[in-house]
Amino acid sequence: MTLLLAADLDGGGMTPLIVAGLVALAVALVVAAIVVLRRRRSRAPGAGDGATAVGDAADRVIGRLADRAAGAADVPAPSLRDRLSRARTALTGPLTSALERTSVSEEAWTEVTEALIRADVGLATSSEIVDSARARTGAAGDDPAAAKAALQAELRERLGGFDRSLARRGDGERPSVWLFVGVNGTGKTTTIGKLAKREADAGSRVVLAAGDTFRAAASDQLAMWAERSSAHIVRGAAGADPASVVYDAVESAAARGADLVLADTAGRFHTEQNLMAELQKVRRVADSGSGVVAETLLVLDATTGQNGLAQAQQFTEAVDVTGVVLTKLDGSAKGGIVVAVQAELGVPVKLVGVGEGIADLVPFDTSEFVDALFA
Ligand SMILES: Nc1nc2c(ncn2[C@@H]2O[C@H](COP(=O)(O)OP(=O)(O)O)[C@@H](O)[C@H]2O)c(=O)[nH]1
Ligand SMILES: [Mg+2]
Repeated sequence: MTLLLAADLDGGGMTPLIVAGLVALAVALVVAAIVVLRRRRSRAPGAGDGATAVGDAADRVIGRLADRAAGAADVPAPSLRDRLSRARTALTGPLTSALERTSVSEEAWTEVTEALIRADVGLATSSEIVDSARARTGAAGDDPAAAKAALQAELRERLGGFDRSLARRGDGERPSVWLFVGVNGTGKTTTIGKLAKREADAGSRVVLAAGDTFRAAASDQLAMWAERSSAHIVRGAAGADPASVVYDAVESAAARGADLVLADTAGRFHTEQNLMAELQKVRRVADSGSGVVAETLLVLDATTGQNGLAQAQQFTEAVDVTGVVLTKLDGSAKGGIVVAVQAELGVPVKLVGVGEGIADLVPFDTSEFVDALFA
């Protein structure tokens, strides 16, 4: 600025000097305005939804970067309630508005049924839930508080009563194998990565089996997760027989004294019979050597809603699924799919994926879930 002014003076005349002064004044004013605005924003109690959303998004990005950098050593698992915010809104709003009348009419119950159906609970199950809830309210049928309590009790009962623990063989001699199956892109590999970290942190010696030999990139993706959880990984050549890769991984685990093998498989459609037969072979072989299949986990993308259920049925029949991992419940999924999975498959949701980060996997908890739906 000084140089500029000097040059201007040399050139003679006052006009450039005035222009430069005005520019300096404008800059000073802009700086002052920014400072004032910032102060105001930081003082305002609710900085406004836009600002909060931007802040949250920034927090998430920073969280994810930190998570990646640090291998998420101390990232606490998020609570189911916190991470279900979007899955919840599909149900919570309509349910609350139907049940917040002075008296719960026939029409209000119809609205409850519709809200359940829209939230992916499924037609038959939604009607059953509402019928049972109404029967529960008995004489107090039109009291909103009683109706809400009956609905919550009904959901708790339907979701409850399942063993959601992940099984181990228990004799400590043969490694337990957890086999992951499902269609492409549902989150199998990511879930294995998250679980490897969780189980390793809890003291298990974990081996990953890169049983998705269909794409070369698949075992690279798993290798990245292995690094993050310090798990050993056994890979085969591209196109290798997945059953033999899983077999080798189990033998390697037994030789190293590892207690858990997490076996990845290539995604496949439930309608592809030869690929479903291949999966049955993987399961058989994983059980035939030094290990035992203790869990066969179907990984379902919650955002596929009712479509996911048809796949699930076929997988359940083909490979005797013992539990469901419902992923992407942090996205546009509707929470009702949890109820549908259990009602229609008779298989418990054991884990819920609520993000792409290493800590974004939470055990499913019925009470927490039902409370969250009505919060
Ligand atoms: N938002 C979200 N994304 C997920 C979740 N689980 C997996 N993903 C993403 O889904 C995509 C497919 O995951 P991947 O593990 O490769 O699926 P796979 O084909 O079944 O092995 C990846 O971009 C993952 O980051 C989850 O719980 N939430
Ligand atoms: Mg995969």
